Amino acid sequence: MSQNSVDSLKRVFVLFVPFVVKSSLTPPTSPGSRWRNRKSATLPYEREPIMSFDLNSSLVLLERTPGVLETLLGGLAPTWTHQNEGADTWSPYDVLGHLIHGERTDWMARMDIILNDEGDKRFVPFDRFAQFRESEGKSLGELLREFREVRTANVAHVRSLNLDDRALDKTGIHPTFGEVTLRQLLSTWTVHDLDHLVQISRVMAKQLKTDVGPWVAFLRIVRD
Ligand code: NI
Repeated sequence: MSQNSVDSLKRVFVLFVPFVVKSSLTPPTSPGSRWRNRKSATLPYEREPIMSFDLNSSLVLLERTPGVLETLLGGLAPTWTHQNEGADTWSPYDVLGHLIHGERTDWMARMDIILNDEGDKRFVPFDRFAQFRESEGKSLGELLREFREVRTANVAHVRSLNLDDRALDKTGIHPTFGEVTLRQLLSTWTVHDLDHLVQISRVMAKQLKTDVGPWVAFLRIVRD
């Protein structure tokens, strides 16, 4: 290597490395996220939660889910969409029906109960099997359209309420957990989507569980 190349390498190192180190110490900013005081620069691999609940950040995610499901499932053969993981488990089609039922009967109804200071604060228990009745005879495409409609309306409704911290601290009574806050309910609404997206991916992945052969050792998704 000539002295010139060595010099230019040194220059790159001197100019660039401090920048890289500085960027790795600076958390990425996204609207609405609140960063806690940090003790170390371990952001990319950190395992503890780094964001506290922010309504708009949740709504931004919640309104994407219909599009995610349309892209993932729309037009796919039933071999992907109607297979489950075995007896008493759900297919992606069943999960979609469950998400629709939640939009229609659960999240908004429970929010109304929490926000209504006069009425009974007890939630109505959620029917986890309603989708088997309600989805009957409907195509996957119909369910995807229905989910988009009802989710879009619900997100718009929540936005229109301009919920402040006082409202988010209000409580209702869950049939199993007892007192829960609106903040917990709306966080759960968000995480519930992610939970079922993982489930849908897992059910689909398992369809090829034996076909991956020895690579099953690297594919935790089909072993869990
Ligand atoms: Ni669920």
